[in-house]
Amino acid sequence: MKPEAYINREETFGAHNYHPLPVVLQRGEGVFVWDVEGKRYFDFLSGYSALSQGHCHPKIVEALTEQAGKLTLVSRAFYSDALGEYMAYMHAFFGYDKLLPVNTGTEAVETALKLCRRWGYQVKGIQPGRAKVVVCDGNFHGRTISVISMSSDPSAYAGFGPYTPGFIRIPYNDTAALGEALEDPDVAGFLVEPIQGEAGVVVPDEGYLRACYRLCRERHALFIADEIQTGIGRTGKLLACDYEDVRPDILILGKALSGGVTPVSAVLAGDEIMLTIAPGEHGSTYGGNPLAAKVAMAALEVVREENLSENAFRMGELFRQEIGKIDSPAIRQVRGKGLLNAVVTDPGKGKSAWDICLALKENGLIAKPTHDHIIRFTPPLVITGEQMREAIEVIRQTFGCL
Ligand code: IF1
Repeated sequence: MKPEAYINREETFGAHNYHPLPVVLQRGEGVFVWDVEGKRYFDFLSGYSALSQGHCHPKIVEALTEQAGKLTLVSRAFYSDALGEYMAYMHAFFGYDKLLPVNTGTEAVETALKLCRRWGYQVKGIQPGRAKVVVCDGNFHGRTISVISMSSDPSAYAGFGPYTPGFIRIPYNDTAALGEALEDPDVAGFLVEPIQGEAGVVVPDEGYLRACYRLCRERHALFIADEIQTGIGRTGKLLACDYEDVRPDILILGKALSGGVTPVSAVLAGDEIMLTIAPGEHGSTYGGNPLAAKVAMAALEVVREENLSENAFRMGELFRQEIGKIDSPAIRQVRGKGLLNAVVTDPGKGKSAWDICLALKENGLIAKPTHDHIIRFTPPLVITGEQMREAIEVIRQTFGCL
């Protein structure tokens, strides 16, 4: 079939909740993907930063296939040998007392919100039903009703009301605004992305996270980090919070936790927070399944064994340095940390970010705009120096022809 036939079939029988770039992919390996006509592309989206270990990493695929033939799901009605092993592994890897395993990122964010509210009532002493959580303008934490109730982006929340109450929204990168919001004794926690991904890779000032953490400590509120996109090596450290030695009270992980192989997400916290939820008060069918447990341990082993955080740091420096040299009126700014980067284009100078992505695709590199003038560049963290230089050349050539 021609690519158009695949696209038309999806348009005919599928919901129109996405507007994909017109490329039909069939195979992936490392930093590369191939379309149905055999054309190779650099994958500079990486499944929205889920494929940090690269496509079909052999170690992760082996963990998946080996467990798939043994035991894939028992639900949490029973124990499994793999789940306890995974929980102990996560304790050793991240240093938190306990793990609550779930499946998607937004589900982990919802779980973190429930834990925060419970802690607010049982530990901080907030009156029942009055707990509030502070969030930031420009946030993206997922697509469920309560999570879009925190959003400032109409494209995420418009037309889905009524909304869940109990959220205070403040400007991102503004510690004074947080200090003011935390004056409210009903605030149980502050939920923040260490770098805002969907907002267009917005990096806050140096010291912002540390200052926010300190304010939360002073005002007896929880510092909750959504590291679903920034975590697990993406920004050049294991966690983006590591840049400021901040240890979130609740840590939320997803995406690369399973290397893009199957949905796995996690909420990590200390006993004082985690044990506010008693047996039977929260759960999910697939949360903590043996397949996810084995895949997640393999995915994290790859990050450690292949020094992917350090590689992301070095390759990100190279990317921003070289893209910053491109003399193109279409490029207004390149920004990011590690391999979470974006190019802010100048919409007034010729092509839209969408058209630039179409041109990049023609030249063998796939990426996608976030909002109308920002292009996110997030390749797998396994990218080598040679591959990065080749990809930068594609980007340079593409912008040079605009
Ligand atoms: C889409 C990008 C958006 C996330 C953070 C929670 C979630 C995400 C920081 C929810 C998910 C994905 C979702 C996808 C686009 C993509 C994305 F920044 F990664 F590119 F939207 F911001 N917290 N991000 O980034 O995790 O439930 O999706 O597993 O919804 O269009 P999820």
